[in-house]
Amino acid sequence: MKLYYSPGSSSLAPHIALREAGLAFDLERVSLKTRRTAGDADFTRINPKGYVPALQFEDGGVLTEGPAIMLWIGDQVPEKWLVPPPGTMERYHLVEWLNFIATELHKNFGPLFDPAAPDATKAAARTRLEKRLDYLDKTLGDAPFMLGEHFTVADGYLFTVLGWGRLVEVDLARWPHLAVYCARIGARPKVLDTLRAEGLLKG
Ligand SMILES: N[C@@H](CCC(=O)N[C@@H](CS)C(=O)NCC(=O)O)C(=O)O
Repeated sequence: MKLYYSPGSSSLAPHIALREAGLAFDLERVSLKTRRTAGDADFTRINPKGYVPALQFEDGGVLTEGPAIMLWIGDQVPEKWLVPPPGTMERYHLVEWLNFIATELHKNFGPLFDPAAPDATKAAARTRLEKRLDYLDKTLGDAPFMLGEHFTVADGYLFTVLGWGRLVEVDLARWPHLAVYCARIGARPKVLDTLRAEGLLKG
């Protein structure tokens, strides 16, 4: 299978999941400006929505939307508990967190990166984001991972999204639990491998 990605973007989260899962995969970079892949294919023919991530299988089938891709990856290696088993309450809590990250964090970063967004839109998004981060910092507290004692795909996604803060002056120093959490996830060997593979770390 092949993951289509753009370095440091939301595709970093399924990329972390693939490495934590220990699955074999290829990577192909996509230019979000030209929508061409590194192999000069038209990416909109792979994902007509035009955005990453997209996971393409051997039979040509394609799965899009980060949370769906992460659930699929986790389900390939149930013994690793990257995604809790079907029917458990923990699985619903995982989906609860994935949806929170996608709709309350990820999408509120959008206007902060958009040069065309009016200042008032940016300010409103920043206020919403900060409120969500206040909640998250309090709720997470000193827990090692979002679901408690186990690393799950939600941790790779939260790590990815929190990493955008430094690019748009959302300084994690204001949320001490989140700062410690990010350092913890960022020190995982598979996360470091992922960052290196995307050219985001030297060495
Ligand atoms: N709903 C999608 C959103 C993915 C997304 O926001 N991708 C961004 C990178 S973080 C992108 O490719 N943006 C380019 C575009 O939308 O044209 C998901 O959850 O996977």
